[in-house]
Amino acid sequence: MYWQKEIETMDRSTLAGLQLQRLNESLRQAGRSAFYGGSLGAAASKGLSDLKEIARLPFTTKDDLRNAFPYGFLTVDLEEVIRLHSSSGTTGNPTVVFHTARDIDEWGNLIARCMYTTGVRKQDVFQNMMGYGLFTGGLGFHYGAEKLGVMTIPIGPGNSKRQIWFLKHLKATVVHILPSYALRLYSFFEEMEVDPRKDLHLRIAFIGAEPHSEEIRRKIEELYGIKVYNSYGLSEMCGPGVAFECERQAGLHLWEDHFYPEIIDPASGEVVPEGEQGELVLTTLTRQAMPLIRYRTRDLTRFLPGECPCGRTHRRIDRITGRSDDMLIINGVNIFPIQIEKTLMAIPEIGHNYLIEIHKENFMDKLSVKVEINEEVFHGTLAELEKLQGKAVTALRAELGVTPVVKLAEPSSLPVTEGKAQRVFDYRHREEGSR
Ligand code: DLL
Repeated sequence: MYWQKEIETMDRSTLAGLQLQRLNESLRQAGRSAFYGGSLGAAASKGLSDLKEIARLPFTTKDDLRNAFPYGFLTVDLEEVIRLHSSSGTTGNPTVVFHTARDIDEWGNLIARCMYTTGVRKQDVFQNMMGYGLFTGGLGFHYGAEKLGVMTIPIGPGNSKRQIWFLKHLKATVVHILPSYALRLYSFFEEMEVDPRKDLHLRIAFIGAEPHSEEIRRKIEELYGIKVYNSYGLSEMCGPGVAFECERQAGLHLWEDHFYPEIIDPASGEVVPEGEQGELVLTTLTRQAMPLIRYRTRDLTRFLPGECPCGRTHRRIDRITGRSDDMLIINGVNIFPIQIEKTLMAIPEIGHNYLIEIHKENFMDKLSVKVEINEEVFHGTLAELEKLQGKAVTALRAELGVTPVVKLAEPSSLPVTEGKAQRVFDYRHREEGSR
């Protein structure tokens, strides 16, 4: 059940020794870039004598990556670089990440480790529905699956009818898909007269790349009759393959032989006590072309206590509850979009898609939640609809401490995107001071 048993089950003190050795190599390597050049001081030349000393080094942020565009973080000659990826972003310089052949190989190994952990084997048929190209979801998993020896269908996202046709006729057993797309794809099955629970051979889905609640995972499992595993990663580290759920589905093992994690208070920058929620900060331990030291991911999580019964010793993080920069402040109350999703998905009559809008009205913030309802309720009576609306408002008020306006929408009527779902629309900055 282990892809690299020795590493995955390594005792914690040996793992710490490996991390320190790799950290010092990474610091030396990072010191070769224009960005880190002088800023790491003696840490780059002499190394650290204890992992904890890393807390003395400065953080690296996404703005640093943007400002150093295009080559400020590169540590090797261009002739050593074989690939570039870039993370999504609509304004300013994109963040570009370079890979040497060894980086790509290590990344492939990490993905193979993740897939193998959940029981994927050579005999499986893998339909990769994540975007190929600059986004890391498609190519990242592609190389890992090939390393595992699994037949990979590089179909990418979209064209739902063709997806279903492939799933059915090629008897795909494993898919990699955005959670929002898994829910949307489901609505096409009825039209094609395919029952995903009976007519497919599917058994596993990997979902990630966007925040989603436990309720959404369970919903996808139920709709398709499969096991769904949470996969976390970011382009700056490599892409997917940073942290992954094992067969226990109880938190994501963060692969500590490749990444050194810290969890900090986003306001003070101090490391929080073990187990407390905060922002995940990652240092690459094996990346060649572009090592990053204390990179602030902005993703909020915590270390889960105790050992995992699966035998892997790498610590587990909790699912990402949001980003420190996507917290909404509604009339002074702090709210994370995931709280809204969790609450809505616990109501059985509610459908799969929702949108959050915030407006300014009479100098006050107004939170509106538009949510699709399921077919059955949609064809019900007005009284039933009003009852459902009241139920959603009450549940949201109890969770958020803010009373939202809830608007019920027809099934499949809210806009969808091909890439990561965009669900929050904050119009306040445009309406500042308006009446
Ligand atoms: O989304 C890499 C990836 C691809 C991960 C496919 C998993 C599967 P970026 O486009 O750079 O890379 O976006 C990274 O997406 O900082 C998180 O905010 C968010 N994210 C990624 N995975 C998860 C997850 C890829 N499982 C950003 N849960 C990260 C919640 C996630 N958020």
